[in-house]
Amino acid sequence: MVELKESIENHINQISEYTATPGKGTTRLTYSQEDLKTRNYLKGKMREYGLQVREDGFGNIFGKLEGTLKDAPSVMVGSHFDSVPHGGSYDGPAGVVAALEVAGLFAKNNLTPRYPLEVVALVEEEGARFGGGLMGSRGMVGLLGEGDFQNLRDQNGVSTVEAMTEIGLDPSLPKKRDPKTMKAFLELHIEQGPILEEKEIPIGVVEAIVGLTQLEVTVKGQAGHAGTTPMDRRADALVAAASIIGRLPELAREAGEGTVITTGRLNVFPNGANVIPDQVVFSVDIRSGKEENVLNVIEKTKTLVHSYSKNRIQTSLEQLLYIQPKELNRGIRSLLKEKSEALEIPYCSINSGAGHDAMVLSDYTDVGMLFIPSKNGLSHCPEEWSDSEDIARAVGIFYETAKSLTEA
Ligand code: HGY
Ligand code: MN
Ligand code: MN
Ligand code: MN
Repeated sequence: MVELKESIENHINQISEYTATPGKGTTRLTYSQEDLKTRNYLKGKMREYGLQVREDGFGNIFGKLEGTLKDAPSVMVGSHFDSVPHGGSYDGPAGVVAALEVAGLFAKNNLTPRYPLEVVALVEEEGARFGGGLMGSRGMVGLLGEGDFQNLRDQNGVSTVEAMTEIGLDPSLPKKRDPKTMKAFLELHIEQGPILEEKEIPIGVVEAIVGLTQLEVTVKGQAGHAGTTPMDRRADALVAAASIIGRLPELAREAGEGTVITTGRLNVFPNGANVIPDQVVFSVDIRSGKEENVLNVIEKTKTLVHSYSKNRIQTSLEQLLYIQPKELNRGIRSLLKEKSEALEIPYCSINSGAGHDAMVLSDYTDVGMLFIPSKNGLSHCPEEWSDSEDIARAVGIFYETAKSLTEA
């Protein structure tokens, strides 16, 4: 176990070097130089562990250990390797590194499975560069059409295709993957909350994942001189946007049952200290374990936003992403619990307030997910930390689970 823990730590430490903001957390945007360095590292390790490596037309990376059955569906293990701006070292990479080490155990034990095993490293789960999120997994199952993919642009107007080409990726490679090629998908992820740490339990078996939506609101006003424009002749987009944002939390509180709402990104145009803002674009992220709460708060948000379209202010709203709450596969959940018990690893059931690639793939294959504790429940920040010992525990459970799934 020590050797495994050390290997995990080495992977995590090396990957955390690939950040655009050293010393200020992990910033690894999709198709950036940091993406490329991580990609090359992961592909190198996949080859070292005896896997056949390929990338798809989104830049998702697959490392395959062929099975004895020809053209059989794969048991996939993995997560994403992009990050939020100034995030942590474990959100995403913990799952990719765990998948690598599961393949490492197959290699170490000279195991050739019946069904193939695939290590999967997915792109743009966070949506930090192109918006929305879960892009690699949605694309893989055909939920993101070619046109929509090509129309995605980052905040500098760079398209996905241009950004891919810049780091040597080929957007013309096959994109959609036939669900018949997937037997199961296992994802290890950090909990990103306080529950496991408070309970002092190293493993959470994820039962369900909240439903979520990402909206983008645009508020248009009229630019003007901050000094010469009387207050009663202004159409100040930022004042209107700030008023809307200030009223959003109440919509989630009214819905109750753990419903949450967040504005995490806001851009002001032209963003000059002495210019009355003429346009503001901001995000609204809404989540709940109950779909009717998400739908209800979306409708109330739309009504609130539209009510500000008056007195030379115009508002509009676009839905970038919507995913229903997902219950994960019962059979795999039981298998994960059975393997944890066999390994005498304490576990509990847990639900996820964070979105994950697993929630996308769960409509196309059998999906299982494990959480490990997050120190102080922190994530999406430089303080994010999890114990490689816990990652090693999850590797052990996934190894036993993958052995069963690749034989059955
Ligand atoms: O936003 C989320 O829940 C995930 O970290 N992408
Ligand atoms: Mn994540
Ligand atoms: Mn995240
Ligand atoms: Mn996720």
